[in-house]
Amino acid sequence: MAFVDEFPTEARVTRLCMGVAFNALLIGGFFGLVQALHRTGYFRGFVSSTDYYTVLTAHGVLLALVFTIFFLCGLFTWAVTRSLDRPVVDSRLTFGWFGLMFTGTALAGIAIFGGFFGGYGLDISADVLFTFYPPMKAHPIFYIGLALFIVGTWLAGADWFRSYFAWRSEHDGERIPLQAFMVLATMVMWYLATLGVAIEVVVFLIPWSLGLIQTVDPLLMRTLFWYFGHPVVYFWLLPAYLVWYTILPKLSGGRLFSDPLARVVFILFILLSTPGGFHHQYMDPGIAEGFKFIAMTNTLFILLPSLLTAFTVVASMEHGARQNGGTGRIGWLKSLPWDNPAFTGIALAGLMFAAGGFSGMINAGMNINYLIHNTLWVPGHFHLTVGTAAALTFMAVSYWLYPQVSGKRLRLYGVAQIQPYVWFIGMVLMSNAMHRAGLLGVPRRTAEPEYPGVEYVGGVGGIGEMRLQIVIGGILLFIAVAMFLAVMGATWLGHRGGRPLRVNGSIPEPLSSVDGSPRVLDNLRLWLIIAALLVALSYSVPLWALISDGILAPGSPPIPVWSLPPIFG
Ligand code: HAS
Ligand code: CU
Repeated sequence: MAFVDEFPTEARVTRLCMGVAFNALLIGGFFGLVQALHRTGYFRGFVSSTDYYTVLTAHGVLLALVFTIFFLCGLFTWAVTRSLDRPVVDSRLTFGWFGLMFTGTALAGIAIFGGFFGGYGLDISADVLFTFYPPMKAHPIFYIGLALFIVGTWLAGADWFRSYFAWRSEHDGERIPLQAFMVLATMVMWYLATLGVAIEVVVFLIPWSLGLIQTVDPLLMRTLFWYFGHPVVYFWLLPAYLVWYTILPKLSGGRLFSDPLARVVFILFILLSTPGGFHHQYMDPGIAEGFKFIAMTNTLFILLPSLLTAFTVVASMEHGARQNGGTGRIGWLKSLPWDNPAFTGIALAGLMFAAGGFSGMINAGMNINYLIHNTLWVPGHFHLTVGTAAALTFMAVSYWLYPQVSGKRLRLYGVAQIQPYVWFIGMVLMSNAMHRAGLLGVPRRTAEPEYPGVEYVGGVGGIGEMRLQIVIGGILLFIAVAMFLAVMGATWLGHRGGRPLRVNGSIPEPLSSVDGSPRVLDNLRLWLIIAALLVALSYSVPLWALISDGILAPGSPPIPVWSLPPIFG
């Protein structure tokens, strides 16, 4: 029986989450095009350079937070339901967390878009970018919206844990099905990681923005943010890994190489994700070098689970290709289904993540980070990671998942087959040029990165060639977003029934099954305790140093960012 018929409520929640995610992708993706044209100087007619920061905040929040997290909540609802083969325990909780996340998103969105109307006396803005570093101040509803959104994700995790406990009571002694294990392990990591941003926003920034407390310590706020800000990247990545481990092997025509190895990888992310956050603060004064060195060591450890993933997933793809006649050391690549848009998008996303991972390794080196920090190199890195490893995986798996949760056959299939290639080419152009421009010293997060007397010298074709690549890449990426949304929109408007879906949701058993692997792998409580100890080791002493300094230090009052002149007239 099709998923949509067997689990209609869960299918509806998955569709709702995808719907919010794709609308965020449309708006955020358009702003990405505006940014590429504006900051390269090719066209600055969409917005003024002061409005650029409203655009950039919207681009970051809508794509890095709303698109990714709503999508993963839809994917996780499907994965838990499918793998446990049971509906949610109480759909009121399910629609409750969706409603809370949506309300939080709407509040934060009003604050952000209010920035376009600052000149009309509407003093609501949030031009603080997606990291909302104080002392820049946003309107209180921005922070309140963020808090509601995070609580919504906590309740979503509770919903999935309730399904698991209900399943456990009927399947005593059985191993947790792999997809459910991946969801629960990701949520364990998320609960630990969000403590930082929850304290920053609820204890400090909401009262600070309401005038209930006068100052906050910017360094302490940044530290609480990056306590969360590094592991959030794995909250985006692990849903993609769930797809790469459990769906990509099937689409390749094969089976997952090893279930136990997949569980080891997710456990390593529980343990190692949060302790590395200081690697975003190598340049911050006030944090002793020793703590930064520990963060660097932790960061290099966290390469391991991804390198294991590269091995396992590629081995699974090769197994699939060889089942279909693939031969040779790499000739088997030709036997993969490159005409299947779900496979192609997911495989190209993984390939691109290899490059993103290696630029992450460069970022992680304390000394070399001095060269790339706050330059365009960093956006080059994260457009390969969250911008492709996660985003392209989410788009591509939708070609396979949406027909199952809607019962509708994918429309515009020819457009879907080309879309991943357009994205891939656009991102190769834009990201490589961003990395290289960053090495010339081009800064990130600026509307007009030209400065009197400053000449960016170097590179094959000079800064002009890089600017051109960024613009062409940005245009291709927007075209790829438009193609994806056209396919999703046409399918959504289409009717059920008629020809078969082209997809089926069955997932073959792994080559190496969980049976016989140590039962301790499934002991999530143990892994959470060890992770909490590692976090305490990494953060207690530096935080104490900051807090004791922080209480004594004057701190900063809120600095309202510009209330912008109207863009319309
Ligand atoms: Fe990062 C900054 C280091 C991973 C996202 N990162 C950022 C920012 C974002 C971000 C958004 O150490 C900017 C935040 C801001 O606004 O300031 N990052 C790393 C490291 C990793 C890493 C070491 N980042 C990610 C992921 C992200 C992400 C994942 C989002 C999803 N990053 C940093 C550092 C900074 C940073 C510093 C601060 C820079 C600064 O100064 O501001 C590692 O986790 C990477 C490990 C990955 C690998 C690759 C393994 C290869 C695989 C591919 C397999 C192939 C397949 C398919 C499946 C070692 C798994 C093959 C296909 C065939 C056809 C065969
Ligand atoms: Cu990080």
